[in-house]
Amino acid sequence: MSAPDLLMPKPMFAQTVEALEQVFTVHKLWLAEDTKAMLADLADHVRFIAAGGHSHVDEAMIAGLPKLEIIANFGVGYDSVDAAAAARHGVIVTNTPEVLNEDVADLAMALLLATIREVPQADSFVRQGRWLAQDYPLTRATLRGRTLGIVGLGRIGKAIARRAEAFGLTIAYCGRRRQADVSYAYHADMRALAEAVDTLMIIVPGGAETRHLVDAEVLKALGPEGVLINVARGSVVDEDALVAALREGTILAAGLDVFADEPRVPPALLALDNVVLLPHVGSATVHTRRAMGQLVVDNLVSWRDGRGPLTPVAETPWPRIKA
Ligand code: NAP
Ligand code: 8YV
Repeated sequence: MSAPDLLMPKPMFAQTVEALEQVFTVHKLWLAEDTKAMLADLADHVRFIAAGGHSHVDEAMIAGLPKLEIIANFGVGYDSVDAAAAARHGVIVTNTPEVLNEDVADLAMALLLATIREVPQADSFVRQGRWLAQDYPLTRATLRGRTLGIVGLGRIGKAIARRAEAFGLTIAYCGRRRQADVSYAYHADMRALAEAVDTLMIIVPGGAETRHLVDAEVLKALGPEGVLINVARGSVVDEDALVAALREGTILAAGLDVFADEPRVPPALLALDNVVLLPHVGSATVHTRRAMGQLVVDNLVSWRDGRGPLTPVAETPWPRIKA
């Protein structure tokens, strides 16, 4: 019997592709001369999709593949997969929770420290030979005495909180509900959290519900010593409002790992020296990408073998709950 057909819309981590090719016949959509023709050819038999972090799996694609059963997303955030549409079409979506918590939390702290202590700026100073003429100026900001507001105290948010506690930061958070297992100050409202803290760490899911959660009002509430770190999704922050706030001194500085239109970064942000910019590298270690890839493979193989998905997302629970 031939290996079952799997659609891969965009390139993925090479080791994951190799592992999938051991088990499935992998159809690489981005290599097709005519993507519509490839999708039409596969319509009658493709049951599996492996979606890299940059794949957009929308309702049109799901509806065009009537035999589709499961979409395994490479990443814990699955805002690029229309999970509500998948649910309507009876298709399971899985993601890669937990295995990336520690590396993403490390990167979040690295970005916070780099932003507060101007690490990239100081590195450039040395490379440009400017140290020969003068010492690097003292930084206006310090981590000492700061209160960190975590927006989204979930799996990664809690891993960040553990690190922040070790750095001596006071912690507060907001989310849709208060959490019973933590004693940090809770704010139901994003604006109230921004007023109560001087440092914001954004680590909520992307998508329509959190779009522009951080807007001009929130940045104003954060204040002139305020530091914003975003390791969630670019869509969560109003980038135009952020550029204005950084230019006008409404907040002090920002550290961004994610952007609204990746990999394009607005030129206005590139021109500012009070922002540290990273190319979406929160989980980007070989160790963690291997673990994420393995979970993608394990979900698909478990489904193929009739054992159900390992890590289904909330919109497509398993076993299916009857309405
Ligand atoms: P998680 O465990 O589901 O945690 C998400 C948290 O966000 C929860 O505490 C949830 O609390 C809160 N939340 C959800 N919707 C909200 C809303 N509308 N308003 C306010 N808070 C809301 O997810 P995770 O595993 O920690 O991952 C979080 C996100 O990080 C991912 O979805 C992804 O977008 C991003 N991420 C980025 C990178 C990177 O490379 N930069 C890597 C991994 C993940 P309530 O339910 O109480 O609201
Ligand atoms: C990855 C991520 O960059 O897991 C997520 O939600 O944002 C990151 O781990 C991405 O999913 C894979 O390219």
